[in-house]
Amino acid sequence: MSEILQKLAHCVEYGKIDRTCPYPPDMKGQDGADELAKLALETGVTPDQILENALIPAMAVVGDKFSRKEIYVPQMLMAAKSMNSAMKHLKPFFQSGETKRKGKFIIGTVAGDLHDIGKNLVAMMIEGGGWEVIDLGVDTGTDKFMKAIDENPGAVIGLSALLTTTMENMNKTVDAIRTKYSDLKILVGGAPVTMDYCVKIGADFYSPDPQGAVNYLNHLVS
Ligand code: B1M
Repeated sequence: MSEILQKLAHCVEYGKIDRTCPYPPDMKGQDGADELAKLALETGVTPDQILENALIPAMAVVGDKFSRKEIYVPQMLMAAKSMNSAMKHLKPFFQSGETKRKGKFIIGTVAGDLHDIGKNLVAMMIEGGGWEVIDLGVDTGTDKFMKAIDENPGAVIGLSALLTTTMENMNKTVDAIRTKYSDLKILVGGAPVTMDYCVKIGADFYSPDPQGAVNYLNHLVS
């Protein structure tokens, strides 16, 4: 891995967004993921190499640390923001089709539920894992999910719920998706959701954390 990519991976892992970002304190004044991704492209590194050799492995390290409770939500958010600051330089290549992604992932917090911090982390980790993410936001009714699925055939679907009262809406949305598209993969998560509940409502996979979600998606295309 080139020196630039090593530095870029380090910035993402430790949440150094750009030169002006004072976090982490021991990297104050140094270039961040923003400048390094731009520099990498200018020196001829391809968007694929940036994704495969810097962003994806760095986010995998972050996800594993979070799963092992070695870092917490704030550190993970900084890492995800750094990853996003690098991704903004790669987006034009994805949009032009020059660089391929692993697939599409549609995610939303279910109807009646306004919690989005965990859902956003999952979305950012999956994007950092090389997937195109279509984020439908919070309070996402079944109709909105169905419209996005119709427009993005074959996408993997992710539903998040943080309230015991909105878990029933997760069930309703899964039912509607299953009725129309029996073969689509559905991933569920959120604090009150369990593997038992996932099985009960007929979803395909439950992950308690973002890295589990990334691993599941990667397993689908491996
Ligand atoms: Co709310 N809230 N809240 N709240 N809130 C909880 C969830 C609650 C447990 C607090 C409590 O009473 N102890 C409780 C739910 C009780 C229950 O249902 N059993 C609760 C309640 C009751 C409410 C209101 C009803 C309060 C009221 O108004 N009376 C209300 C409901 C509003 C609504 O949604 N309609 C409400 C409102 C809010 C705020 C708007 C103020 C705010 C949300 C802000 C936002 O999200 N933008 C809020 C917050 C912040 C919380 C707590 C404090 C924190 C949630 C959070 O962000 N956690 C929460 C208590 C708590 O958890 N300590 C609470 C951090 C986040 C990283 O974790 O979301 O679990 P989490 O996501 C994790 C995993 O679950 C997983 O990955 C993430 C990272 O590890 N994951 C997935 C999540 N989605 C996934 C999807 C996947 C895979 C993994 O695949 C698709």
